[in-house]
Amino acid sequence: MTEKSLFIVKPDAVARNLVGEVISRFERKGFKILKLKMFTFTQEQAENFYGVHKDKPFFGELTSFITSGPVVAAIIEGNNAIATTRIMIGATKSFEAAPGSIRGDFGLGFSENIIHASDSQESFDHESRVAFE
Ligand code: FUP
Repeated sequence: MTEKSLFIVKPDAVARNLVGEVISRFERKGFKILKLKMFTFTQEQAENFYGVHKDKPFFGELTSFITSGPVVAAIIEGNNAIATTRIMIGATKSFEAAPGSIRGDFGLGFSENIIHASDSQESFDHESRVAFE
């Protein structure tokens, strides 16, 4: 089923010049890039984007990291986009993510974990509104 998803190349990956590598994986997989945007999250935007985590102990660390430098947001489209993108990015803890996944191939961090991707239709709707507002 054709659907849309959103991913964000996080500040650690932008700083390491991995933007092209990450986007290229989605293109090679067969997804169509519908929107691309480079920007730096404001504090308010970050708190809104990660609103589901606002009561978690790591919320401060999360928002300070995501606002620490430019990111690249993309909306992509293709078969089963939300679930397939989650498989492609790998486990949240990069140091445990399977080799072959984006986090598994490029990261060792936990909050610094290269990429964010929507995990449901609801999160896609919310996150794409915040990132492309
Ligand atoms: P994911 O959907 O894989 O990005 O993971 P989560 O939604 O569970 O977490 C959102 C972000 O918070 C992750 F990218 C990593 C970060 N995080 C921490 O820094 N510490 C934690 O204890 C849990 C998550």
